[in-house]
Amino acid sequence: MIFNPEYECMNPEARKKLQLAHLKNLVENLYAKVPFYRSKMEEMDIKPRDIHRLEDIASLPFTTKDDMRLNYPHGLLACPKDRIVEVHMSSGTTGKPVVDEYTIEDINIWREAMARTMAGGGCTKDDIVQNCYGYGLFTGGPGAHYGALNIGAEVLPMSSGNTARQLMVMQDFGSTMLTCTPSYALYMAEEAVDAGIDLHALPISKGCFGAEPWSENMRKEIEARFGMKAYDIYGLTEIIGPGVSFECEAQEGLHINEDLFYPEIIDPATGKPLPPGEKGELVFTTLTKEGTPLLRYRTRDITYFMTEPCSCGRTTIRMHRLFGRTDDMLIIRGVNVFPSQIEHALVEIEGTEPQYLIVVDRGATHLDEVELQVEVKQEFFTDETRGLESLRNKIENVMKSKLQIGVKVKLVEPKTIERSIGKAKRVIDKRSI
Ligand code: DLL
Repeated sequence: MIFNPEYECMNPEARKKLQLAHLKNLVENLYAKVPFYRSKMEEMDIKPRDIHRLEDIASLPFTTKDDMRLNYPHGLLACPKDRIVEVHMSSGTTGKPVVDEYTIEDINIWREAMARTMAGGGCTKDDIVQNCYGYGLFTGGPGAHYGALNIGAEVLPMSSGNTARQLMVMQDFGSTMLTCTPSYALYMAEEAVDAGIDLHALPISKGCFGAEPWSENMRKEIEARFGMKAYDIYGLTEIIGPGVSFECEAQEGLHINEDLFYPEIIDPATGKPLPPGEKGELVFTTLTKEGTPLLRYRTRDITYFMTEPCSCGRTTIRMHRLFGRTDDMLIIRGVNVFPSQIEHALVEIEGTEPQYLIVVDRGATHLDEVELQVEVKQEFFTDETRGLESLRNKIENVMKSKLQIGVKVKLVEPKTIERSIGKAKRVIDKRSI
């Protein structure tokens, strides 16, 4: 089902006109209301009246995750604070999260974007959506919730975790659609086998999965285990949350809601725009947002545009499913983690060397597990084991509070972690996804 044919199947020329009108408005608005953007544009000697064509966007400044962090918490607000009705966040590079502040109009945009997204995955008003994305500051839970409500489906707002209860509800309430991270879907499937539940005998028949990298193999696995169709959905907190792009039944790339979020692909080294088919960094401009609209936000996600017409009838441009990122951000159980965050935390813990190795694996459970190997200062190693034990606990607690994920700490002797003469290798990612 196409949720909004008027916009999703729009004549591309008409869509360009709409995008240009929105872009002009946005640039004027940011210039007038957000000092950060005004000074960036002044530095580059650009005025809102210089924007005549869509291509002129290439002359406007980029926004980065660092810019967001430096302007934490309200520096990028483009409307009076009392118009904000909801806030979401995700983790940033050194502790400060990136923030999205929504007006009620922004929530309506999100409802629209997520209704299109879930309809792309086959959701109708007759569906019972078991929503196991996390609720809270994370955008996954609320985003899927809003989308399902907008379609008129029934939502089970489960949030993530408590798998035995998830499976009980899935059986007793006859959930027909699942929304969660792909790794959690696989974990649930495995728990179902252990609990003797035959997922194929249940009404669950489709799901929208995203928030972390996954592959065609994982898709096949989820589809086979549940007996369902599994769709890829993409988004990021900075732009709105989930709802930026989504797969339709053709499953040939993700349709971008480009009347709402203007996409570009750039060469990450030069910042120059790249043509369709060429892989580069994905950049988004929020065309209609009011609370924290962003100009040319560098996502660090790598993909390319697909412009061939899609058999579903939507005319929106598509992006290939992601190939990876240009930075070292890891996504662990849906939480964004930078190795530098771990380093910053370690420096403050007495007894440790700033030598560490992060080993990420997806064990038999299909859930991400992290082992953090940390070198201990020589004098601590000669200490009694009780001292080492309490150091290990301390590091685990600090990591839990700073990173919001549990890591297993393994203390190792000084000079055992391999040194490098070039870029230090801090991460071993064994997950085969
Ligand atoms: O993960 C929003 C979301 C929630 C998307 C639910 C889909 C479903 P953040 O926590 O800000 O927001 O993380 C955004 O996650 O820049 C990508 O690197 C990665 N990511 C999101 N969706 C996908 C996907 C949400 N389908 C970051 N495939 C993004 C691969 C994804 N990576």
